[in-house]
Amino acid sequence: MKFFHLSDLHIGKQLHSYNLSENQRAVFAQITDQAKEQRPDAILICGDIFDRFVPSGEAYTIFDEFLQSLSSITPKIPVLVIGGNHDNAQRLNYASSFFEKHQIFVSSSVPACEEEHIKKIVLKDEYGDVNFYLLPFLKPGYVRQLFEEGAITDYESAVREMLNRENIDYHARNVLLSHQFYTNSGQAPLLCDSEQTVLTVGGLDHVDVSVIEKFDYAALGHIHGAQMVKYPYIRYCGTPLKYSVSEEHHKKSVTMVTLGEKGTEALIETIPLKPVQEVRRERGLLKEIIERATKENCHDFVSVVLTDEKEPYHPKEQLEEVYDHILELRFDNARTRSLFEEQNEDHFSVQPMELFCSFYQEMQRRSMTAEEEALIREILEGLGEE
Ligand SMILES: [Mn+2]
Repeated sequence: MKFFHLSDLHIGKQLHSYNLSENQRAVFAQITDQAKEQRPDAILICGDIFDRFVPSGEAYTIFDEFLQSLSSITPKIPVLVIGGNHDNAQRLNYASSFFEKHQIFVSSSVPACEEEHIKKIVLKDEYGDVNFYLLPFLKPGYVRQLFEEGAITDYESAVREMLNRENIDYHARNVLLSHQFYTNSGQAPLLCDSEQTVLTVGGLDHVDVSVIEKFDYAALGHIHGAQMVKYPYIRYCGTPLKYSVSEEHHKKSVTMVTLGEKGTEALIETIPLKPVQEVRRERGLLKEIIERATKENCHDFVSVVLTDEKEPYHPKEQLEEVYDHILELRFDNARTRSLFEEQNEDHFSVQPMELFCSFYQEMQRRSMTAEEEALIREILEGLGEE
């Protein structure tokens, strides 16, 4: 049994203010080509299909095109999809019973009542059945009502109890699809910048890997860097594209797993994916950075840190003459360092509204309209009351 393991497509994601649709389409085309060549028996997509709860029309179109191209391969390759924390369960569930007729199996929300169970898809090979359990992202509150009072205290007990109620036969071959934050005895996987603040606060969302170690393979999503957790067969495959500058050195790939007979070690290979543009950092003097531009790298997404002590005139404009996708431009010199120290001193005196305005400016490259400002003000006031 051979399958592709993918996750965290984050369709519709922007990199700073840049649209990544071209890049996303390009890697999905590569995945489809690889599927034609490698002929996996299944393709697993382990959560965070979309980047937002309310995906854009374009994001839906891109996902639709991807599924279309996968399902045009004959003989058909089943596609198994679970929801992640970025996905809206109802939206992801759209047309899912229709999709099943085309061998696309979507599980977007966890069982909500006694009669419901984790979606299980059974595929066969020369050694018999392989059971795929499609467990979408869950929070303790999503499943508490299924158990006795006090049984679900945290993420770990929630995942453990959800698996326990399936009476999984561990003498058979079982594969889990899951989108949670798995740790090895409290040791967290390697994170990138964007994840650090979201995932590790208090460690409340941690689930120890022991909960899932009896599976023959655990196909995980949630973490952007490909890595195993304690065992090679418990693995995050990572995002297909670099979604933040801190992923600069990641090597993005499709994980290809070959599962043999029960009790034998799964063979794990990676197939590299190539983006249209690289994401990388440039640091140094303006002159040097401009000189480093080549025909090959000038279209990359670059995050620039200038170290010039004498700040050059219109540095952005000068850089833009050679680089056409500048994500951000910062200075690191004596002036900014002392400014940073000053700001750090009165860090807590910055008002949330002020902070949000500058964040908005940075992301959207424009200031908010009066209407938008009013909306944010309203939300912040609402939070204040709570
Ligand atoms: Mn996630």
